[in-house]
Formats: sequence, C-alpha cells, structure tokens
Amino acid sequence: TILVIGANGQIGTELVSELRNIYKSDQVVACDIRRPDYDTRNAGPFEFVNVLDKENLKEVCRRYKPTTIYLLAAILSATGEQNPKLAWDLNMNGLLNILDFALEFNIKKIYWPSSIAVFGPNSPKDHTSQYCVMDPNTVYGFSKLAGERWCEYYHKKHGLDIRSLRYPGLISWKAAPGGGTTDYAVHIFHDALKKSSYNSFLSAETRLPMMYMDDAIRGTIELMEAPADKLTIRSSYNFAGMDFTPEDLAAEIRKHIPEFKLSYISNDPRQAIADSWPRSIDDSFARNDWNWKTRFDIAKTTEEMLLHLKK
Ligand code: VAH
Repeated sequence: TILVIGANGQIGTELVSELRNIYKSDQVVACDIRRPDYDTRNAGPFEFVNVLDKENLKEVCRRYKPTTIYLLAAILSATGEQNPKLAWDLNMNGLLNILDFALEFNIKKIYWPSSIAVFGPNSPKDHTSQYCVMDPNTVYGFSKLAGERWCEYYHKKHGLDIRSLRYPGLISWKAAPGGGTTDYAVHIFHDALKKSSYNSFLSAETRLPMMYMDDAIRGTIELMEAPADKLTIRSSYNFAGMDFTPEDLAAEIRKHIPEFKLSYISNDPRQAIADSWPRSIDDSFARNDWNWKTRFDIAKTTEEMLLHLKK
C-alpha cells in the first residue's frame, strides 16, 4: 500500500487520483486531518492522520503496512509567516516522524516535497543552480532546507530511499492552493472568469518559477519510478516548468478574455517573500538523471486552466 499524507491539499488531491489510476484504488490510502471531498476524486480508503501524533501514525502504519509514503502535509510560505513556530513544528517534526517510522516499519520509499523557497535573497536569481548560496528567510523556506539535509542524511546514514523535488509555484484547478506566495497564479484565473479582472498581490514585474499541476504530478511519479542508481541527488532536485510575471500571465489571459484587467495591491507581505526567491531555475540534474521534460508552457497552461474552470 501507498500512504499519501496531506491528501486533501493542492498536490495531494491530484496525486491520489493519479496513483489510484495507476495502482488499485484500495492500495492508495488518502490521509489527512480533514475529511476529503469524495465528489472530486475516485473513492478509496481514507484515514485521519496527524503527522505530529506518533500513536496515530503508528496505528495506521500497523494496519496498512505501507511500502511507500508521500508526506505532503505542510504549512506554506505566506501562512507560515503568520505562525512561524507552528510552521516549523509541522514541517520539521512531521518529516522527522515519517523518517523514523520509515526505518521502524521498513518502508521502501518515501517522497517529500521541497520548494524553490529554499533559495534566498543572496542566491543567484536567474537559472538558479542546484548548488549555490542558500539563505532562505522564510520559516517555510528554512524548514524545507533543513528537511532536505535530513533526507540526505537518512539516505546516507540509514540507506533510506527518499526522493524529493523543489517545486516551483503550482498552477491547478482541482483543489485550491494552500496559503503560498505563488497562489496569485491560480486566483487570477478564477477572477478572470468571474469578473474579467484581478487585483494582484505581487507586482507587475515579479517573475517566479511556475509549473502546471499535470507536469508536477507526472514528474513526481517519474522520479519515484526512476531506478535508484540513476539518482545523484538525495536532498531535493531543482525542478522547472516555466517562469513568468503577473503581466505576462495577464497578456496570455487576454488572448482568451480580451477585456481582462490586471491591477495591483501595494504593500502585501507576500511581495517581499517573492522578491527573495529565484526568477528561474536550472533543473539540469533532473533532466540528466531521470529525463525530466516539461510539457506545459504559459500558453498551454492558460488554455487548460480557463477551459476546466469554465466547466
Ligand atoms: C509557496 N507555493 O508559495 C509555495 C511554494 C514555490 C513556492 O513552495 O509557498
């Protein structure tokens, strides 16, 4: 069995569906602290799991004897700044609990997401490479960077097969994003269809790395299925799709909704977070090690988002 913890989030919702398409539905256990919305996914087993509750985790592991765990439960960048200690506790101790359970229950493979938020104001901004100065200044960012170090440590020291990607901002229509700095790139599509306008919390020229969810899910599963001996990175892989500014995205939306208007909010705290992150990412290790190739550019992403949200 496969456990997906944080199954109701933006990534989990789509990952559970895809894993249930690939494997038998009853082999994929969706776990979350909230009940899932069964209308939006293929039904299959669900368990209440809080990664910070070791007894609860142990009980679920004993019952299902998982061979693989995807740990997606986390507090993202913007929300994390409102509750720094809670973000640290969940992001860090949640991971440490799972790493220890993986050893105790002999779990074959673990997936844990990192983020481009591991980079900071002194990291190179363009084509940011896998190895460079990293000085993240959000709790989310440094919890992910510390988590990456733990992943590599458990791999080296205990031989644990743990795999990870540094996701860029993820754009999707099935489930809402969960309190990140890149969320504007999802909200903009909802508002474009609802009122032909959007008030952006990031400024016109803020360029950030982004990816369409279909690519993110495919890349995640490709990494999980890659032969272990091909993987040269056991912290977390740089992972890129596209990069754009709010202005670029508005221009793309206007190809479908010519009257679309974009305005800007000033002084939003998320601007400073965005300014500390890379504008684009060099993901050559992912391309070389396990043949990563993105499929969705800004035009295709815009088309898909508008099409699905309109329904
Ligand atoms: C956030 N979407 O904005 C997340 C992410 C690329 C950043 O990890 O916090």
